[in-house]
Amino acid sequence: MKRRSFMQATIMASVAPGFAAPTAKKPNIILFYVDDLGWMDLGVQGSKFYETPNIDRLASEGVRYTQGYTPHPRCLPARYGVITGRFPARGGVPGGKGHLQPTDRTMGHALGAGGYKTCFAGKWHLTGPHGEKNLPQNMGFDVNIAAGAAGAPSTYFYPYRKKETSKLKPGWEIGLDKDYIAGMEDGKDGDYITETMTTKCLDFIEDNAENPFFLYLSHYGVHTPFEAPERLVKKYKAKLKTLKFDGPEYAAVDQATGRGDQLLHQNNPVYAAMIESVDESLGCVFQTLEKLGIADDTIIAFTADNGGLSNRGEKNGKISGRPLATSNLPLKTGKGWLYEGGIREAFIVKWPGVTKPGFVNESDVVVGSDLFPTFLEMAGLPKEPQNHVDGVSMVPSLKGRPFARGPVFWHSPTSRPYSTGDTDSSAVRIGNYKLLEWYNADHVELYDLSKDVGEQNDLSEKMPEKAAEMLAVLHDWRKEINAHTREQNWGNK
Ligand SMILES: [Ca+2]
Repeated sequence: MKRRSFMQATIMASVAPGFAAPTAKKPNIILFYVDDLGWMDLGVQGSKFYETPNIDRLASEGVRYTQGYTPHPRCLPARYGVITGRFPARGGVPGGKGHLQPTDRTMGHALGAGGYKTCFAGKWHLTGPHGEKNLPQNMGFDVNIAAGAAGAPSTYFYPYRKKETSKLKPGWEIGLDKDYIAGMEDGKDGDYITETMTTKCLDFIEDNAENPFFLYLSHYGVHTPFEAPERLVKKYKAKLKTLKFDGPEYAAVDQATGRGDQLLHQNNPVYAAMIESVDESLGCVFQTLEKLGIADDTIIAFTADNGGLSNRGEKNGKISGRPLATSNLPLKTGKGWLYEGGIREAFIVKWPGVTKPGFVNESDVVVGSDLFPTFLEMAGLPKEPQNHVDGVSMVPSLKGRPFARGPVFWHSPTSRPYSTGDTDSSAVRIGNYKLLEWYNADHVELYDLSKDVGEQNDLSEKMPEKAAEMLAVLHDWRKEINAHTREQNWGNK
């Protein structure tokens, strides 16, 4: 409780004996969400190259899950899955309907209806064909900071675009062109969007220090293009010279599951600088909460939308020359893939007074889609199982109680063999086992993740009954949700 509300409560109790004490203030909630951040891209996860003191601090003050997942290995479906509390394939994302629908209910709607002042900041990417109807301000958020159609700024530096405004499509002023970041016009040359967006978020926090607020702080970083403040790039160029790497820099992927190759080293200094700039943003959030005296009233959840960009595809037998960001080793592959490198994410929750500081939860499986019902329960609001159909509240787990969320399903029917190298596939995790099916290639793999996090030892032939049982569960689920599939038709894109 903040000092002022404590004083008010004390005064009320003294002047009106018997008057019911005001109910406890709802906790503020911040979802700190990073784009394309790999599982091993944090100091606390074991990176020797990247430095993330503030995210490491969050882990030391909260619970860090080692078995946290995104609901999809790519940007838009993952975001759809988090904000609606569903596994994205249930809504035909990607492939079927492909987008958030204006009739969908988001965590912003639900928390707003429960008395929260709500703000969405940064990468939204969910407008789709519905345009303005699907902007955050029309999908449950009171305040929109820099959010719209863009999947990434065309440049991270002011004015955050490369095109002239005359070349943008109608509605660009409100964020309906993917090459224009709306609401960030008050900048100057050299401004970096990770920093300027954070400043606006701090203003939102200050303006709402007396309200319960929900801030979905969704960084554009650390997605391409690789651009970062020079002071940080310089630091990591120097640090890179001090590191030694063993083994080859790249390895070819198995042709039964995909195309192209995978980066095996964390050796991109600009990407490292982008990570530290995101980390600095969290440091600014900490400082502001402390300055306002609301750090102990504020829950912070941290995760990312898909694995690090470590793979590049192949076209006509030639591997793409695109620069890669990172390595997710010991996890296999990265962004776009259903191996752990594409879907396993750093997942940290600090709930002051509830979570045990510094606890590392190695047993519970949690997914981004679980955050919607989790936030409702944390806020003391009724759950909405008709909306967040697949999400399960993590609250028992956060309180250190038994938690078993049931199977987790992933479905990727619009793969990108020429850009990230993945091919159409689905997967299910039940307990420690994970089964992957490349349904256009009639290929199945089975792993025991408790012994083989790197998915090196395929058990599908050694354990045919287990594989058949899990494949049946996966097929039943695809049928139940009428999952979008397509014939193998990758065209020439
Ligand atoms: Ca992403």
